[in-house]
Amino acid sequence: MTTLLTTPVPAATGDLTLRRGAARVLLTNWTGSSTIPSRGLYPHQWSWDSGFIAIGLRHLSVRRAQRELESLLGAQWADGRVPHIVFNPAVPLDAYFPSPDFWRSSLEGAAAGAPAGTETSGIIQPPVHALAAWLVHLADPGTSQRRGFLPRVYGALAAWHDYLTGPRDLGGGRLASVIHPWEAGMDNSPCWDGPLERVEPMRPDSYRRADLDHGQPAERPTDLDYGRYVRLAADYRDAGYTDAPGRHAFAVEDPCVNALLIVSEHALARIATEVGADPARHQERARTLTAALVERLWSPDDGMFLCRDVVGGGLIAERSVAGLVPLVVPGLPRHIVRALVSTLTGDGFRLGEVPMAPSYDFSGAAFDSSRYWRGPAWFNTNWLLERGLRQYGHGAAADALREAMLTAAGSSGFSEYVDPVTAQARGTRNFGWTAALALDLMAAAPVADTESDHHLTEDETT
Ligand code: 9WN
Repeated sequence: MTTLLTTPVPAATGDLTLRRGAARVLLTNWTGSSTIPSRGLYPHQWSWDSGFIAIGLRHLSVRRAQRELESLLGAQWADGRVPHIVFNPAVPLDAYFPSPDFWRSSLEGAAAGAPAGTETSGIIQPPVHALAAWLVHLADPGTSQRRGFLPRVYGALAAWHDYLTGPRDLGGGRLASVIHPWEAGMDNSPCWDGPLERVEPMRPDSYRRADLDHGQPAERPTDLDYGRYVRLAADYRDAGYTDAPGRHAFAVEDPCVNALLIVSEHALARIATEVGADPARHQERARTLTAALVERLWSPDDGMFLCRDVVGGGLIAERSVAGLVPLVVPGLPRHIVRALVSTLTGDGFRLGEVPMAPSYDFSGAAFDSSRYWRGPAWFNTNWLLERGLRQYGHGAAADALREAMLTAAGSSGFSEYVDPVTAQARGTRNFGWTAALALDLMAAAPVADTESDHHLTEDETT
């Protein structure tokens, strides 16, 4: 079996226009040390966005891709957490909510180890970073070695995983929990509807949503959901951002988060070997996490992984794409791989019949083809599925998905997400990870005539 970490992506049709368009998005969204997800809606640095963006950026400039990850890790807290947003102090406070004066990380998070000189959020996002660092290294091992890239990031990445597998093992089952829907990266997934019912929404007149200045209300979370997000974040802040079993109103073991942690542990083992550290503890942790993922989140009746509600107890009976993403995990039992592929291509997700997998089961009661994580197809989850399909020998399905993603990325103006049937643009446009992952999918394509069209010059990379 080949693995996600070693398999090169086979050549796709080179499309210079698409490549130029994707490069333009990444150049425009670059701030000098990192890449914002989008100019209007998301004007700061986001954690898992930076991971996916670095994976694409490595094809334009290895040095920028390294910088993307290093700037994010530069805002890491002393307890190991990598914050979900690193705020740019030059951006006005009302450009995004919750803003730095809501999180007050350097003050309220001081005891938990928040940095003093940088304002961040206090929550986290899925750990795609070690995988990203490894892929960035592989893009140009010579430059990576010369710049000491892996030795510089290894300690931070190991501490990040220690945080997730230590203080964030809130369920005691050796999986990481998320304590806020934003932490899972799939903010308004129907998986959270049940657990969120326990949360008293914040009064709508106590804050102002900035997202609706840029996004269509029908494509964004409802006010009721938002009120609950704000309540959870405020409570966490008021508790000094401390983690302890039993103290969170919302705690969920999410299969996508844990799958990315496992893949990133495998990557960390490779990185450890490169920097002369012992890879064994990462290999061991990847094994333990994989066993726990299967033991705690696999649902044979659904043919996919489900989320576990750590507060209310039990698996959450909602089928989101998060439960298929573990296809990226190497070494899954064969019957699980077979079931995952069959669920992905069956009535619920219809991959093959529709261009890209939806974020939520077509037949689920909460399905909505336009609203954010309740149905639309997203490029990062489909990129992960593409890798997973390829890893387990479904090359033709992976090729078809890759072509569909490239077509949708171009025709939608690199939109944040698309209608899962028509692939029409939804959400914001010129979205960072859509452009980056399109570049990655094209990476092994024969480069036509002008390398310089999509590679930065030495000057531009500094
Ligand atoms: C809250 C930046 C982020 C992504 C998330 C996506 C969305 C933020 C928001 O945008 O979340 O973190 O304001 O809606 O859900 O996955 O990282 O692109």
